[in-house]
Amino acid sequence: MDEASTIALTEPDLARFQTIAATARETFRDELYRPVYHFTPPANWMNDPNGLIEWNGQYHLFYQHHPFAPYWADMHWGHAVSDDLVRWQDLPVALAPDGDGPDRDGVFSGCAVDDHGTPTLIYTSVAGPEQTVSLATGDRNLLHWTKETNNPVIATPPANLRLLKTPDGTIHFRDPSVWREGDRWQMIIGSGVRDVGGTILRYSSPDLRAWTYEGPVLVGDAFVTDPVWTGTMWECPQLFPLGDRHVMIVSVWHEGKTQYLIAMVGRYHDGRYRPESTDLLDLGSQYAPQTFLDRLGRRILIGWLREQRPRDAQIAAGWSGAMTIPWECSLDAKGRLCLTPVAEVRQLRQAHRSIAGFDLSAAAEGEETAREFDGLAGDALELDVVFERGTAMVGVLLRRSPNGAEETRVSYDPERAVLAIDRSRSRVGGLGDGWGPAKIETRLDLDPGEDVRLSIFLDRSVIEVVANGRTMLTARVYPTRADSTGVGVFARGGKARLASIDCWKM
Ligand code: DQQ
Repeated sequence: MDEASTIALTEPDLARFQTIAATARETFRDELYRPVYHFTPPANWMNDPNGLIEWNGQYHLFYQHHPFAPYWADMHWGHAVSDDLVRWQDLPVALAPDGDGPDRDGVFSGCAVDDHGTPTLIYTSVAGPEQTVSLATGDRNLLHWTKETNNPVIATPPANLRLLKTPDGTIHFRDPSVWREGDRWQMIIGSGVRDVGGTILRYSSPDLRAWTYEGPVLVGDAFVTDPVWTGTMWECPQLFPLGDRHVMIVSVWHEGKTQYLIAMVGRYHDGRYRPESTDLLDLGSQYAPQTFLDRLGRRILIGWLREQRPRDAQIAAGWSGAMTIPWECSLDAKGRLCLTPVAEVRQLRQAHRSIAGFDLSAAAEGEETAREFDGLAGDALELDVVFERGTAMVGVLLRRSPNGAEETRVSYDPERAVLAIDRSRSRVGGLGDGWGPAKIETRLDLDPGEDVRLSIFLDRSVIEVVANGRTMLTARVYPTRADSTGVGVFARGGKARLASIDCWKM
């Protein structure tokens, strides 16, 4: 490839692009399921966040994008920029496949680094069955990207590892994540070892161009199911220091299916990672999150919220995919990974209502008590809900229609120590094929005396929940009725007390 792979963008081009993007956004604005404060593509398809970076005080979000259709194909890197992590401005596509290049069949996921003042994207280039690593450098505005003449910079996966292959011969080898350590660059790449498990490979380089394979950082065991099955291949690995530990996040892939997120907390030393805990990070709609460090020293995570409606419905809608809000990562005193909305999310808060506590205990064993709140209705809300520790299953009703025919439940069951999102009545007529599981359940172990604290972000079809600052569950819901906007609480079969609700329109 030569200079032809540089996109020369003039000011009028940029203005024209932004008008087109704004018009596309306008088209979808009133759609029942289009989030209003979660990032979505202007139109068409979006999946993984890529190249998250703060550059000259602005946040850049690149993302896997099919700019011409609302389904996964022909991967490009879409691009948006923000001053505050919550209001994004569309920028032109940053990377596109080059017909004669090593990325001719797709520019898959990767990262961005600051190479001594030069913004540099390191991405998965795909050509036929080959997944390789390529590089592009940007101008100071991150608008013009020039692919390296010598791409790919890693042309083959390491030999003699029995890496997992698809039937068509593709060796899984993708999603480079790069950081600087001392005077060298470090890269990890997602893969899998046949008949063994998900694998993270490590390379190092003095200049981002010449890479030396350094060995596996971690190899999983696909035959172990406790505490959680980690699958046969790992996509989009993230490894970063947090407190006195290192966190590893992987997206579990198995036989062509994207599964769920795993987070490990452990030690990273001499190129080897030793997990001390391995847990589900999100079993819901989220996949392929990426993290980055900003100038305030915050480790910020943004993930892709997959649609949970059939492909036909996505195509009819004309757009697909949303991003989570940005979450700040930390470790608690017990060394557990915690997630807090970045402070900037509060800027989105509008009208506030708070409701004081009351008893919610069921009148009789096995019965349910529910209370709806007129003043809280909405489909774009932030809710902070606290239930005192009791014996009943407790929860929040969202997107509830006036007659209750439609509703989505976020609940905690103390008996089974389970946090759940129940979508079985999210849609009149129920969920059919392609809508994902009706009930999404994950384990939430409370500490002695700990209340149930639910931080919920509802945005039309998006629900993000973090319980007790550490257990995450996301889902997409598609109620059919425009008046499915009711909010309430419920308790079933025992003693329960709502301590408080704070709710903001967003
Ligand atoms: N999505 C990208 C891959 C990555 C996967 C392709 C994860 O690079 O492994 O769109 O969702």
